[in-house]
Amino acid sequence: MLKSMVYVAMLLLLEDTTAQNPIKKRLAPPKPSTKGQCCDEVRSLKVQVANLTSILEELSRKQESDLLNVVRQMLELDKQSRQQEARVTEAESKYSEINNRVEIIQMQASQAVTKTSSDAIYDCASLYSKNYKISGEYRLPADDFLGTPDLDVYCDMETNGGGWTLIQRRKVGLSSFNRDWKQYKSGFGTIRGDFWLGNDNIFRLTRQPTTLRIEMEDWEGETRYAEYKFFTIANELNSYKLFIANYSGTAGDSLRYHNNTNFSSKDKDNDKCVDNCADLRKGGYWYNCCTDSNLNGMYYRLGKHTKNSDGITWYGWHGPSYSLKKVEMKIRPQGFRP
Ligand SMILES: *[C@@H]1O[C@H](CO)[C@@H](O)[C@H](O)[C@H]1NC(C)=O
Ligand SMILES: *[C@@H]1O[C@H](CO)[C@@H](O)[C@H](O)[C@H]1NC(C)=O
Ligand SMILES: *[C@@H]1O[C@H](CO)[C@@H](O)[C@H](O)[C@H]1NC(C)=O
Ligand SMILES: *[C@@H]1O[C@H](CO)[C@@H](O)[C@H](O)[C@H]1NC(C)=O
Ligand SMILES: [Ca+2]
Repeated sequence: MLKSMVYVAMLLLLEDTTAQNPIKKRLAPPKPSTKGQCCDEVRSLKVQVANLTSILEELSRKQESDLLNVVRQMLELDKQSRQQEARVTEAESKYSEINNRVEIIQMQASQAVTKTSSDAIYDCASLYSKNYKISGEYRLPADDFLGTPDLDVYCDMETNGGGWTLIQRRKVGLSSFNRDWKQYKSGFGTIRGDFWLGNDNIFRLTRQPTTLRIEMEDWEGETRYAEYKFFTIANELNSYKLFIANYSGTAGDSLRYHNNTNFSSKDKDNDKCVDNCADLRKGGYWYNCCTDSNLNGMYYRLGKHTKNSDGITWYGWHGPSYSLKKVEMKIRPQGFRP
């Protein structure tokens, strides 16, 4: 780029000098003269030649310095343009950073707006259809009609088309899931870590035909899932009884055994057993007698995860005494289309 510019500049310079070339004028054929003037003419020619030589030298010196000047200017321009470019790059990165921030602000603003809007947001699927396609924590607005307060949820906007509202997660293992009826009713834990969304909330979110997806990871890093095309639970009066149908997946159908059973916690034995399953399995769940899965069981870490029957189990994959490393239970409306 620079080279060609210099070349062009040189051409221009040369053209310029030839256009008003003083040499040409001086090289005009000498006027015809008489024979006697021979030696005078030779002398004058010699002088002219000497003059011309010095003029040429001077000229070439001038050209050289002009060229140097031009090159220096080119270099300067090039430097400036490079600085300009750097400034543009910097501005661009600042712009995209600001843009990102604006997007987040817009998202927050819209979440605030929807609180008073009649255009209701029920779950992560309605957020998704309003173009919120980033997985993360969201606040669902209060529902005046049902008299329910706003609800913080975690949305999975990626898995199999997104639109999933998480109702449970196990991955950190620090908070206990061996809790009482009241806590399972309203929910507990942290939405970015381990939590139970709450039976009342799950009841409310499954008023429309809902799909349940359970994703699991073992200590070898392998993942499996179980999906129930239909999932709902009853209200508290009916002990949050579980209803599931139409399994598909890779982990095995280990919730079927819990189908049509009431929810139990350590202080409320609603299971179908003489034993107290919640006590034995250390969680709140739809215990039968007792388990084919125990997703709210004790969290056991690597090394201890194969020793107990009260761990986070899914018999259809790893049997009754292998406690999983990670579980997520998530729901979305059956009719959801990404
Ligand atoms: C050529 O040289 C002569 C004698 O030195 C001088 O008078 C004259 O001005 C010179 N011409 C030019 C064009 O330099
Ligand atoms: C479930 O709970 C309801 C009341 O909440 C009760 O009437 C029903 O018998 C229970 N079902 C089972 C299988 O325990
Ligand atoms: C659960 O029980 C209902 C009957 O109450 C049945 O229709 C449904 O298929 C069962 N679900 C599974 C996964 O077996
Ligand atoms: C399960 O799937 C079958 C076949 O698609 C369908 O007829 C049935 O209604 C589904 N059951 C539920 C409870 O959604
Ligand atoms: Ca019992």
